[in-house]
Amino acid sequence: MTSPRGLAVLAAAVAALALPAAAAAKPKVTITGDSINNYAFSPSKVKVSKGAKVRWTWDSNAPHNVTFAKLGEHSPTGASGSYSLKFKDRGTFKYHCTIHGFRGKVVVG
Ligand SMILES: [Cu+2]
Repeated sequence: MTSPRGLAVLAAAVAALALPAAAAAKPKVTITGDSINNYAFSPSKVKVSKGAKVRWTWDSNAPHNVTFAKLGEHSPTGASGSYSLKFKDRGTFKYHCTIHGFRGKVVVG
């Protein structure tokens, strides 16, 4: 009963719905810089939907970590590493590297 034209409209609608979800599904943060003066999380602020997982990766010349002090969550400390955290609640979650003090935040909407 479904016409080819109906299928095309349906496919376009599904594609339109899928794109924003795919873009926001796996936000990635890296650590940039080469000295205590310019180490940084990049991007320093990410916005995600409730339930999303954020992934940090880094390969640096000094040890770093990703520490959510208030959540009691943190990555291992190392010159290279990766870390993922899933955000189940809405809110603004600040984190930092305990070695160097640079900061970032995850906003869960
Ligand atoms: Cu650091």
